[in-house]
Amino acid sequence: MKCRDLQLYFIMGTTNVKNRQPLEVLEAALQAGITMFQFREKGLDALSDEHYEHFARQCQKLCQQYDVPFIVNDDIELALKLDADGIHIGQDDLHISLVRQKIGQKILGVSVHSEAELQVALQYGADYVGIGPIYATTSKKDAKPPCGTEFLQQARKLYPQLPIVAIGGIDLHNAYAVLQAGANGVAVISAICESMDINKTVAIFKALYAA
Ligand code: TZP
Ligand code: MG
Repeated sequence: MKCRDLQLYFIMGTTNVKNRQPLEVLEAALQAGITMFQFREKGLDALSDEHYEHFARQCQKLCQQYDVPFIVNDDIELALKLDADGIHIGQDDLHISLVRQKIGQKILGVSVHSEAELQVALQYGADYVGIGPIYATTSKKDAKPPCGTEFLQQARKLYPQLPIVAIGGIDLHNAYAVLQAGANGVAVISAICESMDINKTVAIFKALYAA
């Protein structure tokens, strides 16, 4: 995995998309140039069983067509079954040391909220860390309170080379500040799922890296 893969990391499940087909949204985002995708199927109306797996496979197939890494949120068994490119875990999931054992060389992303969590993630070979929620978000039910960019800045200072993606309430207006604070990229749900013009939204995000 390269730091560049984190530039525009799109996260989506069926419950994040309203009045549209989720696969259409994903394909529009891929076409427009997202650099990484996370399959995150959560919430009361989330798909389950064979519908869940089928949808995951469809998302993976699209990502493969566009040569974009396909990362699975939380579900290690699914990631292994589908031979996904990687897995993203939080602090409430299986311990990172076990996850690393199970997935071998696949990409491993970990959400961290403190220096202690960051150190554990690095100790067990996280390929990247996610830091957030930076700003308020409505896309994650159990999200912690927004933490702003302070910890992000601290993490960057401690580990100048660490691939870091910032998450939570990031949109076209605040993304630049997040990159300035030290993130290699931004992970977004609603900024793309709720965009009226995905092509344009993605182009504006990506233009932040052109300068
Ligand atoms: N983890 C921390 S915040 C968040 C996740 C999955 C949700 C991000 O969604 P949005 O819509 O980009 O704020
Ligand atoms: Mg999780």
